[in-house]
Amino acid sequence: MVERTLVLLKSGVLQRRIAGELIRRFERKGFNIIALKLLRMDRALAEAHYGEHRGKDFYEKLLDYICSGPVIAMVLEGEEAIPLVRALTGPTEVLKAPPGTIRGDFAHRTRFNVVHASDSPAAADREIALFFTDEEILPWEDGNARWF
Ligand code: 3AN
Repeated sequence: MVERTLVLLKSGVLQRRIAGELIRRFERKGFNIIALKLLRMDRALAEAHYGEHRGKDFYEKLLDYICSGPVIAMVLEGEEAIPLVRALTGPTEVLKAPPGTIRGDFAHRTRFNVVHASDSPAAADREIALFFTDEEILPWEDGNARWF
């Protein structure tokens, strides 16, 4: 089933100059980028995005981190995009994230784990609407550019 998912390249990705490398991994897997923007998340957006973690010991630091610099937000579209993008990002805990996954290759602390990806269709719908208006989402077809 074709799905849409929200990906955030979190604070620090720009400073580390790895945004292109991370986007490349999603493109290489075959997903369509159908929305993309650079933004600085404010506290209200961060709380809306991470509301499920309110009250946890890492919550305030998580908000500080995600608001500490610009992030890249994207909507990716493709077959089974939600679980497949999560497979590319790797598990939340860095000790469990295998080499070859984004977190396995680029994150060494769970708190600063580089990337966010929606974990269910309901989360994807909710998160996409937090970051993008309908007009900012631009699905496209491959047409003649498909070489395989
Ligand atoms: P995921 O991002 O894999 O969906 P969540 O939703 O459980 O994981 O956690 C959201 C974010 O909260 C993580 N990406 C990470 O930045 C932070 N986080 C989660 N668990 C911990 C933890 N045990 N210690 C510190 N930060 C955490």
